[in-house]
Amino acid sequence: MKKLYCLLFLLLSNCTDAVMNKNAKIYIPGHTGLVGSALMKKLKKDGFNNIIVRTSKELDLRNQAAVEAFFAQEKPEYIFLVAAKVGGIYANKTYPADFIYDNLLISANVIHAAHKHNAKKLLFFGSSCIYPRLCPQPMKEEYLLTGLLEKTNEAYAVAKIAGITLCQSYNKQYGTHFIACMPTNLYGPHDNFDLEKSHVLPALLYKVYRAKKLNSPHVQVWGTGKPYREFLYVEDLADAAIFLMNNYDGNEIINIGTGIDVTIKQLVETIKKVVGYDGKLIFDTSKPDGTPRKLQNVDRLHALGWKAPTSLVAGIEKTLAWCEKNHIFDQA
Ligand code: GFB
Repeated sequence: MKKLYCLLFLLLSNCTDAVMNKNAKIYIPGHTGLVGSALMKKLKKDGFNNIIVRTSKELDLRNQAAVEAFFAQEKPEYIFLVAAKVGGIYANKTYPADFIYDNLLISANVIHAAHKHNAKKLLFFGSSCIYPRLCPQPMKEEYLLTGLLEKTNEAYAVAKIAGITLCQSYNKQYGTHFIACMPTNLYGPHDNFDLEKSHVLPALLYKVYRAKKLNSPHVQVWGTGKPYREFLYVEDLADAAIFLMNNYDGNEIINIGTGIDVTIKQLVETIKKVVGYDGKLIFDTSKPDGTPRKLQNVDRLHALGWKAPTSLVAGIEKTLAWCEKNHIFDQA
Protein backbone atom coordinates (compact mmCIF):
# COMPACT_ATOMS: atom_id res chain seq x y z
CA MET A 1 0.00 0.00 0.00
CA LYS A 2 2.86 2.42 1.03
CA LYS A 3 4.68 1.59 -2.28
CA LEU A 4 1.48 2.32 -4.28
CA TYR A 5 1.01 5.62 -2.34
CA CYS A 6 4.62 6.70 -3.07
CA LEU A 7 4.27 5.72 -6.76
CA LEU A 8 1.00 7.67 -7.04
CA PHE A 9 2.59 10.59 -5.24
CA LEU A 10 5.60 10.47 -7.61
CA LEU A 11 3.39 10.42 -10.70
CA LEU A 12 1.25 13.33 -9.45
CA SER A 13 4.13 15.44 -8.21
CA ASN A 14 6.36 14.94 -11.18
CA CYS A 15 4.27 16.46 -13.92
CA THR A 16 6.38 19.39 -14.98
CA ASP A 17 9.21 19.66 -17.45
CA ALA A 18 11.01 22.12 -15.23
CA VAL A 19 14.49 20.61 -15.39
CA MET A 20 16.73 23.66 -15.32
CA ASN A 21 19.03 24.04 -18.33
CA LYS A 22 22.56 25.27 -17.66
CA ASN A 23 21.96 28.85 -18.83
CA ALA A 24 18.59 29.23 -17.12
CA LYS A 25 18.30 32.55 -15.29
CA ILE A 26 18.52 31.58 -11.61
CA TYR A 27 18.04 34.03 -8.72
CA ILE A 28 19.24 33.25 -5.19
CA PRO A 29 18.00 35.82 -2.68
CA GLY A 30 20.24 35.25 0.39
CA HIS A 31 23.24 33.95 -1.60
CA THR A 32 25.87 34.84 1.04
CA GLY A 33 24.38 32.90 3.97
CA LEU A 34 24.84 29.27 5.08
CA VAL A 35 22.40 27.81 2.51
CA GLY A 36 22.94 30.46 -0.18
CA SER A 37 26.72 29.90 -0.23
CA ALA A 38 26.33 26.13 -0.54
CA LEU A 39 23.79 26.55 -3.36
CA MET A 40 26.05 28.97 -5.25
CA LYS A 41 28.97 26.53 -4.96
CA LYS A 42 26.90 23.54 -6.14
CA LEU A 43 25.17 25.34 -9.04
CA LYS A 44 28.49 26.68 -10.33
CA LYS A 45 30.07 23.22 -9.99
CA ASP A 46 27.13 21.78 -11.97
CA GLY A 47 27.78 24.28 -14.77
CA PHE A 48 24.93 26.75 -14.24
CA ASN A 49 26.26 29.99 -15.68
CA ASN A 50 23.46 32.52 -15.40
CA ILE A 51 23.00 33.08 -11.67
CA ILE A 52 21.88 36.54 -10.51
CA VAL A 53 22.39 37.79 -6.96
CA ARG A 54 22.04 40.98 -4.93
CA THR A 55 23.38 41.66 -1.45
CA SER A 56 20.90 42.86 1.18
CA LYS A 57 22.53 46.31 0.85
CA GLU A 58 21.86 46.33 -2.90
CA LEU A 59 18.28 45.01 -2.53
CA ASP A 60 16.24 45.10 0.70
CA LEU A 61 13.77 42.25 0.21
CA ARG A 62 11.45 43.82 2.81
CA ASN A 63 10.94 46.73 0.41
CA GLN A 64 8.10 45.72 -1.94
CA ALA A 65 8.75 48.41 -4.56
CA ALA A 66 12.45 47.55 -4.75
CA VAL A 67 11.70 43.83 -5.15
CA GLU A 68 9.09 44.61 -7.84
CA ALA A 69 11.59 46.77 -9.75
CA PHE A 70 14.28 44.07 -9.56
CA PHE A 71 11.95 41.37 -10.93
CA ALA A 72 10.65 43.70 -13.67
CA GLN A 73 14.27 44.29 -14.75
CA GLU A 74 15.75 40.80 -14.33
CA LYS A 75 12.77 38.42 -14.82
CA PRO A 76 14.44 35.38 -13.21
CA GLU A 77 13.16 31.93 -14.34
CA TYR A 78 14.06 29.93 -11.22
CA ILE A 79 14.22 31.23 -7.64
CA PHE A 80 15.78 29.52 -4.62
CA LEU A 81 14.18 31.60 -1.85
CA VAL A 82 16.77 31.08 0.92
CA ALA A 83 16.83 34.67 2.19
CA ALA A 84 15.48 34.81 5.76
CA LYS A 85 16.18 36.11 9.23
CA VAL A 86 17.45 33.01 11.01
CA GLY A 87 19.02 32.20 14.37
CA GLY A 88 19.19 29.79 17.27
CA ILE A 89 16.91 29.37 20.24
CA TYR A 90 18.18 32.48 22.10
CA ALA A 91 17.83 34.81 19.05
CA ASN A 92 14.34 33.48 18.24
CA LYS A 93 13.20 33.91 21.83
CA THR A 94 14.71 37.40 22.20
CA TYR A 95 13.83 39.04 18.84
CA PRO A 96 10.41 37.55 17.84
CA ALA A 97 9.20 40.81 16.21
CA ASP A 98 12.19 40.91 13.84
CA PHE A 99 11.80 37.21 13.02
CA ILE A 100 8.15 37.47 12.02
CA TYR A 101 8.31 40.92 10.36
CA ASP A 102 11.39 40.28 8.21
CA ASN A 103 10.41 36.74 7.17
CA LEU A 104 6.79 37.63 6.37
CA LEU A 105 7.81 40.55 4.15
CA ILE A 106 10.63 38.69 2.39
CA SER A 107 8.34 35.76 1.49
CA ALA A 108 5.35 37.91 0.44
CA ASN A 109 7.41 40.31 -1.71
CA VAL A 110 9.46 37.65 -3.51
CA ILE A 111 6.63 35.15 -4.05
CA HIS A 112 4.24 37.83 -5.35
CA ALA A 113 6.87 39.29 -7.70
CA ALA A 114 7.79 35.81 -8.94
CA HIS A 115 4.16 35.30 -9.92
CA LYS A 116 3.77 38.77 -11.43
CA HIS A 117 6.86 38.29 -13.62
CA ASN A 118 6.06 34.71 -14.66
CA ALA A 119 8.90 32.89 -12.99
CA LYS A 120 8.95 29.23 -14.12
CA LYS A 121 9.52 27.84 -10.63
CA LEU A 122 10.33 28.86 -7.06
CA LEU A 123 11.62 26.78 -4.15
CA PHE A 124 10.70 28.14 -0.71
CA PHE A 125 12.78 27.08 2.32
CA GLY A 126 10.89 26.57 5.56
CA SER A 127 12.16 24.82 8.73
CA SER A 128 11.30 21.78 10.84
CA CYS A 129 10.10 24.12 13.63
CA ILE A 130 6.82 24.58 11.68
CA TYR A 131 5.59 21.27 13.16
CA PRO A 132 3.71 21.13 16.50
CA ARG A 133 5.94 21.03 19.60
CA LEU A 134 4.64 17.60 20.72
CA CYS A 135 3.66 15.95 17.41
CA PRO A 136 4.37 12.24 16.83
CA GLN A 137 7.95 11.42 15.80
CA PRO A 138 9.24 11.19 13.14
CA MET A 139 7.23 14.13 11.82
CA LYS A 140 5.28 13.54 8.61
CA GLU A 141 4.44 16.46 6.32
CA GLU A 142 0.75 16.03 7.08
CA TYR A 143 1.32 16.86 10.77
CA LEU A 144 1.57 20.54 9.80
CA LEU A 145 -0.99 22.70 11.69
CA THR A 146 -2.19 19.80 13.87
CA GLY A 147 -1.07 21.27 17.22
CA LEU A 148 0.55 24.08 19.22
CA LEU A 149 3.95 25.41 18.20
CA GLU A 150 7.12 25.63 20.32
CA LYS A 151 6.89 29.00 22.12
CA THR A 152 10.59 29.93 21.74
CA ASN A 153 10.26 30.02 17.92
CA GLU A 154 6.53 30.63 17.40
CA ALA A 155 7.01 33.96 15.57
CA TYR A 156 9.48 32.46 13.08
CA ALA A 157 7.36 29.32 12.61
CA VAL A 158 4.22 31.34 11.88
CA ALA A 159 6.12 33.36 9.26
CA LYS A 160 7.39 30.16 7.64
CA ILE A 161 3.89 28.63 7.65
CA ALA A 162 2.68 31.83 5.95
CA GLY A 163 5.37 31.33 3.31
CA ILE A 164 4.18 27.76 2.68
CA THR A 165 0.58 28.97 2.41
CA LEU A 166 1.65 31.72 0.00
CA CYS A 167 3.21 29.12 -2.31
CA GLN A 168 0.18 26.80 -2.13
CA SER A 169 -2.29 29.68 -2.62
CA TYR A 170 -0.53 31.09 -5.69
CA ASN A 171 -0.31 27.57 -7.14
CA LYS A 172 -4.06 27.13 -6.60
CA GLN A 173 -5.16 30.57 -7.88
CA TYR A 174 -2.62 31.18 -10.66
CA GLY A 175 -1.22 27.72 -11.49
CA THR A 176 2.30 28.68 -10.47
CA HIS A 177 4.99 26.08 -9.71
CA PHE A 178 6.03 27.21 -6.23
CA ILE A 179 7.29 24.30 -4.11
CA ALA A 180 8.23 24.32 -0.38
CA CYS A 181 10.86 22.25 1.40
CA MET A 182 11.32 21.88 5.18
CA PRO A 183 15.00 21.45 6.06
CA THR A 184 15.94 20.15 9.48
CA ASN A 185 18.65 21.88 11.63
CA LEU A 186 21.51 22.75 9.29
CA TYR A 187 25.25 23.27 9.75
CA GLY A 188 28.42 23.66 7.70
CA PRO A 189 30.68 26.24 6.00
CA HIS A 190 29.55 29.91 6.12
CA ASP A 191 27.44 29.28 9.25
CA ASN A 192 26.92 31.93 11.93
CA PHE A 193 29.33 31.24 14.85
CA ASP A 194 28.09 34.05 17.10
CA LEU A 195 27.84 32.37 20.52
CA GLU A 196 24.60 34.14 21.43
CA LYS A 197 22.61 34.16 18.16
CA SER A 198 23.82 30.99 16.45
CA HIS A 199 22.41 27.47 16.38
CA VAL A 200 23.68 24.74 18.68
CA LEU A 201 26.19 22.93 16.43
CA PRO A 202 28.31 25.95 15.39
CA ALA A 203 28.15 27.32 18.96
CA LEU A 204 29.34 24.08 20.56
CA LEU A 205 32.01 23.54 17.88
CA TYR A 206 33.39 27.01 18.67
CA LYS A 207 33.17 26.51 22.45
CA VAL A 208 34.88 23.10 22.40
CA TYR A 209 37.58 24.32 20.00
CA ARG A 210 38.26 27.32 22.25
CA ALA A 211 38.33 25.17 25.42
CA LYS A 212 40.92 22.88 23.85
CA LYS A 213 43.03 25.83 22.71
CA LEU A 214 42.86 27.51 26.13
CA ASN A 215 43.13 24.27 28.11
CA SER A 216 39.85 25.04 29.86
CA PRO A 217 38.72 22.24 32.20
CA HIS A 218 35.08 22.45 31.05
CA VAL A 219 32.61 23.64 28.40
CA GLN A 220 29.22 25.15 29.11
CA VAL A 221 26.23 23.62 27.33
CA TRP A 222 22.80 25.29 27.39
CA GLY A 223 19.85 23.40 28.81
CA THR A 224 19.73 19.81 30.08
CA GLY A 225 21.39 18.16 27.09
CA LYS A 226 18.34 15.88 26.79
CA PRO A 227 16.55 17.32 23.73
CA TYR A 228 16.96 15.45 20.44
CA ARG A 229 17.97 17.19 17.22
CA GLU A 230 18.49 16.04 13.60
CA PHE A 231 21.38 17.71 11.72
CA LEU A 232 21.87 18.00 7.94
CA TYR A 233 25.18 19.06 6.37
CA VAL A 234 24.39 22.16 4.31
CA GLU A 235 26.06 20.97 1.12
CA ASP A 236 23.69 17.99 1.18
CA LEU A 237 20.79 20.41 1.47
CA ALA A 238 22.04 22.33 -1.60
CA ASP A 239 22.14 19.06 -3.53
CA ALA A 240 18.62 18.14 -2.38
CA ALA A 241 17.29 21.62 -3.28
CA ILE A 242 18.57 21.40 -6.87
CA PHE A 243 17.22 17.84 -7.07
CA LEU A 244 13.75 19.04 -5.97
CA MET A 245 13.80 22.02 -8.35
CA ASN A 246 14.39 19.51 -11.16
CA ASN A 247 12.24 16.62 -9.96
CA TYR A 248 9.41 17.78 -7.72
CA ASP A 249 6.31 19.84 -8.48
CA GLY A 250 3.84 18.91 -5.76
CA ASN A 251 1.71 21.36 -3.81
CA GLU A 252 2.55 19.48 -0.61
CA ILE A 253 5.55 20.49 1.50
CA ILE A 254 8.47 18.07 1.54
CA ASN A 255 10.85 17.38 4.45
CA ILE A 256 14.62 17.39 3.91
CA GLY A 257 16.70 15.64 6.56
CA THR A 258 18.76 12.57 7.40
CA GLY A 259 16.04 10.79 9.36
CA ILE A 260 18.53 10.31 12.24
CA ASP A 261 18.72 12.39 15.45
CA VAL A 262 20.94 12.61 18.54
CA THR A 263 20.59 14.21 21.97
CA ILE A 264 22.43 17.51 22.55
CA LYS A 265 24.68 15.61 24.99
CA GLN A 266 25.54 13.04 22.29
CA LEU A 267 26.16 15.92 19.85
CA VAL A 268 28.67 17.64 22.13
CA GLU A 269 30.38 14.32 22.89
CA THR A 270 30.76 13.80 19.11
CA ILE A 271 32.17 17.32 18.69
CA LYS A 272 34.65 16.67 21.57
CA LYS A 273 35.90 13.55 19.75
CA VAL A 274 36.32 15.36 16.40
CA VAL A 275 38.13 18.31 18.03
CA GLY A 276 40.14 16.08 20.40
CA TYR A 277 39.01 17.67 23.67
CA ASP A 278 38.33 15.64 26.83
CA GLY A 279 37.30 18.27 29.35
CA LYS A 280 34.06 18.25 31.37
CA LEU A 281 30.60 19.47 30.32
CA ILE A 282 28.58 21.86 32.51
CA PHE A 283 24.86 21.98 31.67
CA ASP A 284 23.33 25.44 32.27
CA THR A 285 19.71 24.55 32.92
CA SER A 286 18.75 28.22 33.21
CA LYS A 287 18.83 28.20 29.40
CA PRO A 288 15.79 26.78 27.51
CA ASP A 289 15.74 23.27 26.00
CA GLY A 290 13.09 24.22 23.42
CA THR A 291 11.30 21.47 21.51
CA PRO A 292 12.00 18.03 23.14
CA ARG A 293 12.38 16.32 19.73
CA LYS A 294 11.84 17.26 16.04
CA LEU A 295 12.92 14.31 13.89
CA GLN A 296 11.59 14.57 10.34
CA ASN A 297 10.03 11.69 8.41
CA VAL A 298 11.89 11.70 5.08
CA ASP A 299 10.00 8.91 3.28
CA ARG A 300 8.60 11.32 0.69
CA LEU A 301 12.09 12.57 -0.24
CA HIS A 302 13.53 9.04 -0.30
CA ALA A 303 10.65 7.92 -2.55
CA LEU A 304 11.74 10.62 -5.01
CA GLY A 305 15.22 9.07 -4.99
CA TRP A 306 17.27 11.43 -2.78
CA LYS A 307 19.11 10.46 0.44
CA ALA A 308 21.51 12.53 2.57
CA PRO A 309 25.07 11.21 1.99
CA THR A 310 27.04 12.97 4.76
CA SER A 311 27.16 11.49 8.28
CA LEU A 312 27.21 13.76 11.34
CA VAL A 313 30.87 12.97 12.14
CA ALA A 314 31.97 13.57 8.54
CA GLY A 315 29.98 16.81 8.38
CA ILE A 316 31.49 18.11 11.62
CA GLU A 317 34.99 17.19 10.37
CA LYS A 318 34.38 19.10 7.11
CA THR A 319 32.99 22.11 9.00
CA LEU A 320 35.96 22.17 11.39
CA ALA A 321 38.38 21.97 8.44
CA TRP A 322 36.58 24.91 6.79
CA CYS A 323 36.71 26.93 10.04
CA GLU A 324 40.44 26.31 10.44
CA LYS A 325 41.16 27.10 6.78
CA ASN A 326 39.18 30.36 7.08
CA HIS A 327 40.51 31.28 10.54
CA ILE A 328 37.00 31.46 11.96
CA PHE A 329 38.12 30.63 15.50
CA ASP A 330 41.43 32.56 15.49
CA GLN A 331 40.17 35.15 17.94
CA ALA A 332 39.29 32.29 20.38
O1 GFB B 1 20.06 25.01 17.61
P1 GFB B 1 19.25 25.68 18.68
O2 GFB B 1 19.65 27.05 19.05
O3 GFB B 1 17.72 25.75 18.22
O4 GFB B 1 19.27 24.79 20.02
P2 GFB B 1 16.46 24.80 18.23
C1 GFB B 1 19.11 23.42 20.01
C2 GFB B 1 19.29 22.86 21.41
O5 GFB B 1 20.67 22.98 21.77
C3 GFB B 1 18.51 23.59 22.52
C4 GFB B 1 20.78 23.50 23.08
O6 GFB B 1 18.01 22.64 23.42
C5 GFB B 1 19.59 24.43 23.20
O7 GFB B 1 19.31 24.72 24.55
N1 GFB B 1 22.09 24.16 23.23
C6 GFB B 1 23.08 23.73 24.06
C7 GFB B 1 22.53 25.26 22.61
N2 GFB B 1 24.13 24.56 24.02
C8 GFB B 1 23.82 25.53 23.11
C9 GFB B 1 24.52 26.69 22.62
O8 GFB B 1 25.65 27.00 23.02
N3 GFB B 1 23.90 27.45 21.68
C10 GFB B 1 22.63 27.12 21.21
N4 GFB B 1 22.08 27.89 20.25
N5 GFB B 1 21.93 26.04 21.66
C11 GFB B 1 15.73 26.51 16.36
C12 GFB B 1 14.58 27.47 16.13
O9 GFB B 1 15.39 25.75 17.48
O10 GFB B 1 15.90 25.63 15.25
C13 GFB B 1 14.75 28.19 14.82
O11 GFB B 1 14.56 28.40 17.20
C14 GFB B 1 14.99 27.20 13.67
O12 GFB B 1 13.59 28.94 14.55
C15 GFB B 1 16.17 26.31 14.03
O13 GFB B 1 13.88 26.42 13.45
C16 GFB B 1 16.43 25.29 12.96
O14 GFB B 1 16.73 23.61 17.41
O15 GFB B 1 15.98 24.57 19.60
